[in-house]
Amino acid sequence: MLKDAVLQLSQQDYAWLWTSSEYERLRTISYKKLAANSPAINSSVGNYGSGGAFGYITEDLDREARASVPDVGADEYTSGTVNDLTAPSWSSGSPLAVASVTPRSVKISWLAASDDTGVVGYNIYKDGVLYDTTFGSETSYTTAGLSPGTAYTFKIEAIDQANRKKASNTVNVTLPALNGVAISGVSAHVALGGGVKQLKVTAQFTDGSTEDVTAAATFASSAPGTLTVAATGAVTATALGSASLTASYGGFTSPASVVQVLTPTQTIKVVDADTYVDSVYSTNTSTNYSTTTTMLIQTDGGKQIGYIKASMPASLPGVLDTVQLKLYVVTAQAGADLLASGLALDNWSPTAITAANQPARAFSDIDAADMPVKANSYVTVDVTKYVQSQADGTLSFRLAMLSNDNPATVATLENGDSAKVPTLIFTTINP
Ligand SMILES: [Ca+2]
Ligand SMILES: [Ca+2]
Ligand SMILES: [Ca+2]
Repeated sequence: MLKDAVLQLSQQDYAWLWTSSEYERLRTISYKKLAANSPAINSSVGNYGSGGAFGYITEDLDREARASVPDVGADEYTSGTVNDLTAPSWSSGSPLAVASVTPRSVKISWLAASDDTGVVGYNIYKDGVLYDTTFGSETSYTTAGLSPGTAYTFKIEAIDQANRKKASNTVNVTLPALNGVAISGVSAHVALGGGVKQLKVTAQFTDGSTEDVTAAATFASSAPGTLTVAATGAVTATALGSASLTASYGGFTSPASVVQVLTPTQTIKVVDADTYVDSVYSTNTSTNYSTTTTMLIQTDGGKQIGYIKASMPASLPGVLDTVQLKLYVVTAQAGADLLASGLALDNWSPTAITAANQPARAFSDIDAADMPVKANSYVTVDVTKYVQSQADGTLSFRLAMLSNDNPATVATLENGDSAKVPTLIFTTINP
């Protein structure tokens, strides 16, 4: 019983108790309401008033502020007398029922039990084994992490202050079973040399529910020399031809997805504008840097950030497979690690943007990828997902530094070498 467990705790254990998840449950136990002169409330009469090494405890069981270690030792409980004479009882012969079921969880609910001094809580039994205990007046409990297609039995016990118990009825439940898997995420036609595609595996259950099980699936390609599938489900086209892709999970294998690898066409577009902003020095926060020959990217948390804007090409020769942003890194300190993001909003002007007026970072921004960068070299980022989300035809990118204080500079449109200007590479195919 928890009351006894509390009484048996050592001084050191209180520190753990007060900071553990058990704290909230302990607070709800009716009999632990402390007397006004409790040593757990008034540190001047407490056994551990000095606090010692446990000075970080900031409140007692009654949620009153404390600067020292609370004492809820035996002296707190021996003065009061509780005459608990009878065990809890149920008003119904079947108080316990199954409230809801998913392939991996069961929610049970029950009618509250009665008791002469009050029900302290309920023990939850799964398959005859004590699984958990709830305290207070809760009348439902959800068990997660169960196995699809498996039968379970549940029972509860009402507990009173004297640790008397009364069991409920037992309920049996069988969870919905897995009955198939399907794959998605890779088109029937992909470009040779295009970006890596990600397979998604969806489990289907007998109750009609589905679940993304990509991380737990295994993958196969009928022609790995044409389409390679990594253990993560990442698909890379390595030769012209076709292959059948499948995924397996829980004893089921998906229907095959036949994917043909086609010859790509590349359309290269120089971006329309680029600049950066600088909030490292307050004197620079209102300065626009759109005509400098490099973008300075530095400091994690976004102090010097690059911005790029480009419109989509008016037309592309085929179906879009991949879009890459290609940059030339002029200088980079060791450890420099760029993060490119696609911005949801385009309402910023390359010739007016400054640290003071730059767009706020939005949850809808799409992080393309972070990439280690080296001086005097090109870096490309797959921005396909972002570009495909931009039906408005305008692309806005932000370049930030992931690693702190490892600056890098990236060539801009004004750098004087047409081979180094920021470009977008659109890879298309003609199925
Ligand atoms: Ca009782
Ligand atoms: Ca510029
Ligand atoms: Ca846009």
